[in-house]
This record gives sequence, C-alpha cells and structure tokens, in this order.
Amino acid sequence: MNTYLEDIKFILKSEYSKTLETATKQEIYQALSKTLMVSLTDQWEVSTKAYAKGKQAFYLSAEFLMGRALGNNLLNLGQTETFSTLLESVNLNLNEIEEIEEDAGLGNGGLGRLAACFLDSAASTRIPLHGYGIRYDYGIFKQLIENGFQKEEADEWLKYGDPWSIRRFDESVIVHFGDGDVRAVPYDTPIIGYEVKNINTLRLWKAEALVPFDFEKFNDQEYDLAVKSKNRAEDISRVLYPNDSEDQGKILRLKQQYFFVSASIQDMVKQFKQTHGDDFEHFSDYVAIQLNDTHPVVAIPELMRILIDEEHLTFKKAWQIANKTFSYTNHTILMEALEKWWEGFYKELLPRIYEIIVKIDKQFVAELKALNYDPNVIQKMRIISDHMIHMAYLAIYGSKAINGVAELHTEILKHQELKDWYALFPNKFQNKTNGITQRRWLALCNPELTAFITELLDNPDWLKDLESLKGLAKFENDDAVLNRLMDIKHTKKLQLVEYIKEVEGIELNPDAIFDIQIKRLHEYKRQLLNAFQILNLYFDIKENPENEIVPRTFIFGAKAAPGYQRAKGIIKFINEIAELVNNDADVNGRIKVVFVTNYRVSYGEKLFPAADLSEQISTAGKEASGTGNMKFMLNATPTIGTLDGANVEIVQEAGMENNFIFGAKSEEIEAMKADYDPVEIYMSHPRLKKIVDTLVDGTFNDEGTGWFKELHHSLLMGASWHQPDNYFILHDFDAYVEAQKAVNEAYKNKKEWAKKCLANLANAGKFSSDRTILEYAKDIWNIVQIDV
Ligand code: B1H
Repeated sequence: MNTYLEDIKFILKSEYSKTLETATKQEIYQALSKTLMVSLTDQWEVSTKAYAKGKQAFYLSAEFLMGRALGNNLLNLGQTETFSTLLESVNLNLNEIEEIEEDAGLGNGGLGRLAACFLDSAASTRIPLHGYGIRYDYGIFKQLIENGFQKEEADEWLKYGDPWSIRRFDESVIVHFGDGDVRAVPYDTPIIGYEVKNINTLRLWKAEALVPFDFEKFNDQEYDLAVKSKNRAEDISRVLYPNDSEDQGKILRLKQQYFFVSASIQDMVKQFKQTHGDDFEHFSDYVAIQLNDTHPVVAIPELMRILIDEEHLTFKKAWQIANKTFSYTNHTILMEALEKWWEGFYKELLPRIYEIIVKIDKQFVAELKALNYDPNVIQKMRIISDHMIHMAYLAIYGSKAINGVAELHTEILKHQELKDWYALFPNKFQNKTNGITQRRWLALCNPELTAFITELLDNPDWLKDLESLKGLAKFENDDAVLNRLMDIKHTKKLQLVEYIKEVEGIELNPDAIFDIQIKRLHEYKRQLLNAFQILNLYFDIKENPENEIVPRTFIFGAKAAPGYQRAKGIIKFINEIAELVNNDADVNGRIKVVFVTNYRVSYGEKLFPAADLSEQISTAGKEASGTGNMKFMLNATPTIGTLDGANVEIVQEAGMENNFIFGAKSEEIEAMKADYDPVEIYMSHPRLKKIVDTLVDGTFNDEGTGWFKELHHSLLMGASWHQPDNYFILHDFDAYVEAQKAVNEAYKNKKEWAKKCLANLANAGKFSSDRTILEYAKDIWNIVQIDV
C-alpha cells in the first residue's frame, strides 16, 4: 500500500514535476492509473505467454465503446477499497478522481458497447479473446444542446494522454493502399479479468505516415504540401464515423476498414509463424476471428491475399483456411445499414483485394450453377452485382458461422432477410443472444444494490455466476427485502438528481416515477412515440386539471447522427415539449421532461440504476437485440416495451406480468405493411390528430428549419424512399398510452411494484455477457478456458 503511494509520488514528480500537494486532480488520476499499469505488467506478460501455445480468438471491430477504465480496473483487480483508503489518507476522494476520466468513446452505441462487454467477460471467464480495432484520435462527438438543438464538438479524449495504453512502435506494420503506404502503430490496453489472473489485450491501431514531412518542400517554403502526405495518412485514424445503424459508403471509411483489418491480420499471421511455423493448414486450429458486423469483412480476402501472395498457397487452400477461421455476427436488418461498396473504390484503392473478391464471386456463382440454381436467384445472391460488393454476402459465404444477436432477430434473418442463404447454408446459422457485463453494469454503477444482493444470497461468488440471482426469487413476499430494494432505488435516484442538478442545472423530484429512454436517436427506436404520449398526458391535464396521476419525470438521452436531419428534428421537438410542459402552471410538477446532454457510457452508469421504468418501444422486428434493456433489468427496473429484440427474452425470463408489453408484434407489422394507412387513423382520432399537428400548428417553434413540417410529412405522406409512418407510430399509439396508464396504476401499489422490480433483478442472469461469451467460445470458436 505504501509502495503504491510512493509510485504515485514518483510518477507525479517525473511526469509533472509535482507533489501530492500541488498536483491537479487530472494529474492524480494519471499517476494513479499509471501506478496500476505498472503493477500489472508482469501478470499481463504471464497471461500472454500462457495463451500463446493454444487457440485464441480475435474480435475484429471498428468500434470499442469502453467508457472509463479506472473504476472498472480497480473493481476487477479487487483494489477499490485499498485505493479508496490510500487516497483518503492523503485527503483525496477516489470517486472525484474517477470522475476526471474522459470516456473512451470509440463507438456509436450498442454494437461498440457489446464489443467492450465481451472483452470484460472473456477476461473474466478466462477465455483468450483479444480485441483489434482503431485508435481514433476523436471518438463519438461531444453533444451540446443549444436552444434545444443538438450541436456537435470534437471529442478530445486524448487531450491529457491515455494512461491505459502502451504504444508499441516496434510492432508496427505497413498497410498498402493503391495511393500509397501507411504505417499502423499498435497501442495495447490490458483487459483485466474479475478476480482471476487473466489479462487479455485490446490492440488499437493508429495510422501514421512513413515519412514525417517532405524536407524539400519545406525548404521551398511549401509548408502545406510538405505535410500533405502526413495528414493524409493520419486522417485514417482521425475520427469515428458517427452513424449508428447507417452506412455512408465514404471512401475514408473504406480506408479505415482495410487499415485496421490488414494490420490485424498481418499481426496474427506474424504471431502464428513465430509460434507454430508456417504450416498454414493448422492456422484455424490456433486462430478464430469474429467479424463484428460487416465493417471488418475485408479481412476474408486480406487473409487470402497474404496466404496466396506471401505464403504461396493456392487460392483453393487459402479459401478453405479462411472458411474455417472466420465467423460473422449480424447486428441489424435495417436496409440502410447493410454495407455495399461500389467496386470502383475497391479497384482503385485495393486492386489486389478486388481481384480476389472477383474470384470468390466467380467461384460462388459456379457452385450455385452446379446446384441448378435459377439464374435470377444467382443474380440476387452473388457477391458482386450492379457493380456493388455486398459485404454481408461475402461474410456469409466466407465464414463457417453466422449469428444473430437475439432469438427473434436470428429467426427473422433465417426466414426473411437471409432466407435464401439459410436454405443454402442451414448449418452456418446460429443465435447468440447478447449480454452485458455485470461488473460495470451492476457492481461498479450500483454498489448499494450489489452489497444488498451479497447479504441475501448464499453464494458469495454470485457476481461470477449471474444465474445465482434466481436465489432472490424466494424473497418475493418479504416486506423487509422489498422495502430495502426500494430504498436503494431511492438512494440511486437522489444521486442522479444531484448529478443532473450539477451538470444540467435542472431540479428533479425524486419521488416522481423516473421514466427513462436512453439510446441512440433513431426513427425505428421511436422516441417520437414517447414524445407524443407525453403530449397526450399534457393535454389530459389541460382538459382536466384535477387529473390525479403519479408524478412522472420523463428522461431522454440520445445522440443523433450529425447528418440525420429527422433525428435532430426529434431532439428539438422533445426540447420544445420540455419547455412547454415544465413551465406550465397547470401541470404543477406532475410531469417533467428532461433531455440530458451528451449521453454516453459514464452517464449511463448514473441513469440505469436510478430508473423506475425502462423504455424499449422500437417497432417490432427492427431492434436486433438492444442491450440497454438488459442494463435496466439488472438494476431492478421493469420494462415498458414491444415484443422486439431481446425484450422477448426478457419477458420470457421475468414474466409478462412484471413488465408492460404493448403494440403490434413483428409478424403483425410484416402483414400490415402492404396496406397500412396512417392517415385513416389520424383522421378518426381527434386527440392523436391534435398531437401530431403540434408539429405544424404553431404550438412549437423549429426556428425556421422546416424540420417539424418534414416530420409531420414523414408520418402522413411518406417520402420517395418510404411509406408514410413506416415505423407504425400512429398504429401503436393507443396501445402505448394504455400501457402507460397501467404503469401509473401499478406504481400506486408500492409492494406490487417492488415485486416487479425484484422479479426483473432475480431473472436477469441470462443476460450476462459471460453466458454469451462462453456460448461463442463453445459453439463457434472452439476454444477453452485457460488458467493463468
Ligand atoms: C447495431 C449497428 C451499426 N446494429 C452500422 N447495427 C454502423 C451499424 O457505423 N456504422 O456503419 C454502426 C452500428 N449497431 C446494434 O447492435 C443494434 O441496433 C442493437 O439492437 C444491438 O443490441 C447492438 C449489439 O448487437
């Protein structure tokens, strides 16, 4: 303990010329983090060595939404108490130091956060899984709200440096592009398992120029030209594309993909040769590669390129090896997210890769012909058609397994979106329902509830086996337990109230129902349905001021992709509603609307534990899984939601009666599509018409952007690319309002409400990402747990 303090002082002195007395909190955070890094160097190396001889899995992902590291690492190392006490001894507070840390926001939303949960779970379950991705200089943008509008600013997460990564220039590799070469420099971050010796690795690549600047041009005073190629190289890892579930097809994005994929595959081949020689027949006995959506799918032709051109294997052999090595996870069926690349980009930027893809396409067509496939079906399924390369098709053909991320999602893939592919390769298709790590999403963010669970359960190690939560079910009629559970919820609400007051300047009533919708802003997630329902409540109150309802606080948190105008319009609309409702004397505090700024992992850690109601109201069939839904459940929160994604499994586990399920089911939506007429609903439903028309009748002000009118149009007229109200908001409106009334009634009975909370907590075990990772390890990667 004393030596830790000495280490901290030494680092403060060497890095900043400061002492404990003069250092800033930022400097203390840095020194503390570096002290921990030093303390785990040896163990990290031991782990790496222990894995080297056996099979390992690699998670290729354009996104890793890690959030903060300090608190999580202390937790997993079992050192929280030690360091909290240590800091107290010098009059510092650990929580305050933790709050200094910037989120590592190298992801958009669920897909990137899933990657982060998987890393934590793999290390904690002793599975040798490592992450490979991009070290973006700037992660997901920082969101400001100005006059109700979203404004974006650069996310300068590296401003003070990142104490959790080690630059390993020695292990740099060169990535070749049609327009020049780029150096990929790896930065390694330890992924510390919970109460085990295993430490896995997240390796993120930074793009750098081979030559720092052009000396001749500099001498000629052509300063911009002198650094042009340096900037071009560094642009590759400059910034995360901020589109969740939407593909932009931009050439820089293609460069990002090939950059990190090529560097990662080169790295794996190099390591394989060092340990196992060059008998690539055995490559897949030692290496399993998971493709996180289509973004890294160019890994398939890249591995083949290396095996053919550099290791001199035949095309056929290279194909067989790739086929045994790769697996692909699909995260969405939304058309706008299905990645297709114009072949011209590939031809120009990655000519050799393009050649290989053409050959793969030809081979595939030949195989289908041999199976007597109809030429029209072949045209529909082939990898290159209409001059576009279809990345999902390349992934399915080139992988041994493909999986969806929740039962319903996998069924839709098999029987609708990819049914031709399922018919061709029935054995490749699997389901792997997503999960979340209970370390970050319970132990770290809700220590109060965690301690209480430990009191109640017989298994002191329940955090390592989340199914143990089932042991809580026996307290369902225990008043003392139910009261404590609700007391803890109240405590977490008070903490959130304090935080929101500090960062947003807004006062909240902790006795109101905290009704929370936090996720990316997207039409299919239907924040607009929630907004309409709030207006409905508001008009109820205006018409009947004596209306008795349980006070309700609606909290939203969401980033909109900067180019997604409708999503930005919805943010402004919610803020306009907040302005109206929060300042109306008739409302008298019964309802309040808050749009929190810059929702991100670390904000989520404060919001999930404080929620009374989890909003999961996507159009059925559209949300592949959702993982926020699981975070609420694990923090003892009932869901109001549709039968979509993992909601289906949540209510299977926790019981329909303990949640509030409403709306059209996925097959009903499918059947309705052809002749759905929202205008008919609108015309025959005066209240709904009044609500929808607030978009255009002057109730609200979009400052001349025309965004509200466009939203109104999208619901009633559609657009060239979609039918009116293509997410069925008007259709589900009444059912949603009814479900919200049921919430209001249920909440009045404190004990019954507490029982619902307990039932959700007790049945959350399935949604541990430990379970998910062990399923991948067993059913897909074929790797075993390693004791270090
Ligand atoms: C999910 C994405 C996604 N699905 C493209 N697809 C992106 C697609 O930058 N892009 O181009 C970024 C992200 N993200 C989400 O994955 C699903 O919507 C959730 O339902 C799911 O829980 C999550 C993890 O599987």
